[in-house]
Amino acid sequence: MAGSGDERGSRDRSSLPGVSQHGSTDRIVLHVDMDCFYAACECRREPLLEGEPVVVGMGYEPGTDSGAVATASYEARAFGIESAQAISVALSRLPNRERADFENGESDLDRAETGYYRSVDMEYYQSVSEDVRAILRESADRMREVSIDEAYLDVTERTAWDVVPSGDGERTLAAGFARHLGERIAEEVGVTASIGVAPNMSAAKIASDHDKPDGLVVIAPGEVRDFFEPLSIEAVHGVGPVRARELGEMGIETAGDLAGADPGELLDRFGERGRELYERARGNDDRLVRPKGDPKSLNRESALPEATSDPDTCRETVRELAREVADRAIEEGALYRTIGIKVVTPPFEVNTRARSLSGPVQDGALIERVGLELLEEFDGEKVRKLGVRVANLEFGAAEQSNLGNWENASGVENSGAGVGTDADGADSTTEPVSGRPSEPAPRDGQASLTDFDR
Ligand code: TTP
Ligand code: MG
Repeated sequence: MAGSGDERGSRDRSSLPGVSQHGSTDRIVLHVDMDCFYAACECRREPLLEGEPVVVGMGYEPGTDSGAVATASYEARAFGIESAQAISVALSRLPNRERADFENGESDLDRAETGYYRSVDMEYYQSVSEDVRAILRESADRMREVSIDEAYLDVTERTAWDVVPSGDGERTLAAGFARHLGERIAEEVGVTASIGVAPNMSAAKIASDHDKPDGLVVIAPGEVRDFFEPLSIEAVHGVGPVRARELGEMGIETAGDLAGADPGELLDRFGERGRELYERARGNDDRLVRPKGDPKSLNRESALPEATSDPDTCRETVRELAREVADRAIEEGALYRTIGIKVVTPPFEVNTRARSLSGPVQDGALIERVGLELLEEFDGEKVRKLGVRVANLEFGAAEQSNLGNWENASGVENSGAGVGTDADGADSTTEPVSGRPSEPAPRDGQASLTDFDR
């Protein structure tokens, strides 16, 4: 969606669907956490367990009292069963229904106060998790999988913070989107999730924890701090029991206390982490939702409606893809040292060409120019698919990218010159950008990209 339409449109977010009628450009982040996940998987496999107290034990042998509780259904939690508890303790609170002989009336236990015990079956839980992830992947532009039952989704481009009437009241479009996602998971996979919706990751995490199980909690932009205010300090993402105690000693009991604390004091006591927690409690968290580990490259591809050798179509496609890749790099805070293209010619021959820069840059005009130059080699050839890619990425140094105004550069003069001015460690083995549109890159002279997605 981004990058389509007019030249400057891709950064003009007011025309995108992620923008509310109030002009909010806040991101929309979902945190999805499955409810009592292992126990829910057991219920899915054995519908007889649905609605019953179910305990899943790690290192548990059926019929014994060995092992520890991995998780328990909410019905079992009502008996005081919790994760990491010894199975022997769990059994004393909730006897094993399958060990008591209710059929022959020989048990003096109350059947309603007994439960089912199962051992961990990771392979099965992984397969259920994979079914859930497939739905999540379809529903988000970007996703970070945190654990077998937990993920963050960036859905800014899929929905909006707009408020719409709903029943007697009103809700945001984002809330409807999240509700639909939860329903899909329940219907298609047969397990339930709690979903938090917020303008950033840590707020979304707090929201999903807030109303478990089968919860949907929305914290709209501008409401984050009020929502946090009364919450216990441990609700703040990143505060565990130890830090909660230390903060308690400083008189900080709630997230509101933390938000109102002296940041200097937090910095002195806990270092950078202290400042980070302070910012989170204030609702500030600009971490992007991205897959674990930094991406190795960023690319965009587009299949042409039909194979063509028309140079205008190919060049326009490369320009558009270059703009999309450039925007993505800005979003990710990524600098790049390599710019490449992929050209698929019929029937399915995949050609990749790339050029190395003398230093890391963040420069959309340069992506476009290099992309078009690399494309020249394929003049006259039929093309069915095109891709543009940047690689050799560096993160967290976007401020270094201010290497002159390439948008206004007139070809040769700026090519290579200035690139890498601030870049320490610029790789001397890489070639400078030629920047000469009239001089196509030799077919065998460039690094071939092997990790372009097909
Ligand atoms: P959680 O999401 O922490 O717990 P949960 O999904 O069982 O329950 P909730 O509804 O509160 O989200 O962990 C996911 C799974 O990880 C859980 O089903 C079992 C496993 N797990 C352990 O094996 N040991 C543990 O101590 C915890 C906390 C979880
Ligand atoms: Mg869970």
